[in-house]
Amino acid sequence: MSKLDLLQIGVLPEWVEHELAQSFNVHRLVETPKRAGALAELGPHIRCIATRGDLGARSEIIAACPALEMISIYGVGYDAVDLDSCRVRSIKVTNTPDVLTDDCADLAVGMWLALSRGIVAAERHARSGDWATKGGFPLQHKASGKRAGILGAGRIGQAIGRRLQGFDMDIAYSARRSRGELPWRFIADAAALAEWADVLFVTLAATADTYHIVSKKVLSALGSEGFLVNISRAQNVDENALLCALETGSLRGAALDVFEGEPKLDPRFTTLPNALLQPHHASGTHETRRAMGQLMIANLNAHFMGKPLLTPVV
Ligand code: 8YV
Repeated sequence: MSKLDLLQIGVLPEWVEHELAQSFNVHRLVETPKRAGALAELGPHIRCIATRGDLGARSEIIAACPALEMISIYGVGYDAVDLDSCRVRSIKVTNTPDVLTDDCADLAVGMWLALSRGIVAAERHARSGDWATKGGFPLQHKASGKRAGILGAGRIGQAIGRRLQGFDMDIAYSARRSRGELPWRFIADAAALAEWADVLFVTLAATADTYHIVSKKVLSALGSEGFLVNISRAQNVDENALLCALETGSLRGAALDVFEGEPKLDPRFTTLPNALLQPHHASGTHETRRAMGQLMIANLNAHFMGKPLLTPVV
C-alpha cells in the first residue's frame, strides 16, 4: 500500500523523523518565503500532520489540507492548534501528556531553587575567579519552608506540588474548581493566591481564559519579595508588566522557560540580574522526548489502523 502524505511542522528529533518516514511520505513545512506556495501544492494530498506543542497547526494550515484526518502533537500543549476548525471537520487531535510531566515539574522546581539561591550567578562567581578576587557570593534567599502558590492543578501542577512537599512548603493552588482530593489549600483567585504566596508557579494550559492571567495586579500582589516561575506558555503572563516589575524591583525575581516571540527574547530580559532564562526545554531530556515521539507516532498509527487513539484531545 502506498504511504500516506504527512505534513511535518517544525524540526523533530532525527530518530522521530526517521520513524515517521517508515510509515508516511513526510513533507516538512519550513519557514521560507515559499511556504504558502508549498502548502497550496501539498495541502490537497495531506492526510495527517505531525507538529510540536509550541508550533501547533493554525487555521490556515488546516484549511489548506481538505483531506486532513488527524493532527498528532509532539507535546502536551494544544493551544497552538485551531481546535475549532478540527471539531467542525471532525479532525482528530492527539497530544503527549503524562510522559513529560516529571521533566516539566523537575525543571520548574530546579528553576525555583536556582532563582532563589542565585545558583547561576554563583557558578559564574566561582568559575570567573571573582570569588578569589572579590570575595564571597552575596547572600540569597531561603527556598524551603516558604509558601508556594500553584496556578493550575493539572498533571504538571500536581507533580510540582508533590515535589514541593519535600521542601516543607506550605502549598496552595488556584484552579477552575476546588479539587478535594488534593491535600493543599484552594485559593480560587489568582491575585489572592499571589498575595498569599512567596513563589508562584504558572502551570496552566494556555486558553483564551488564561491569557495574561498573571497580570500587573497579580505581579503586584506577589510583590517585591515574591518569585514567579513560568513553565506553561508565555501568553499566560503579561510579559510587559513582568519586565516592568523586574526592572523596578516590585517583583524579586522570575524564572521563565517560555517567552513571547520565542526563540527570540525581548532584549530587556537579557540585562536583568533577577531573571533566570531557560530555552523552552521543560520536556527536553532524551528519555522524555523519546517517549513523546513514540506516543505521537503510536497515535498516528492507531488512527490509520482504525484503532482507538491513545491520548485524544479532540
Ligand atoms: C514541547 C511544549 O515538548 O509540551 C509542550 O506543549 O511546549 C514543549 O514542552 C516542545 O515544544 C517539543 O519540541
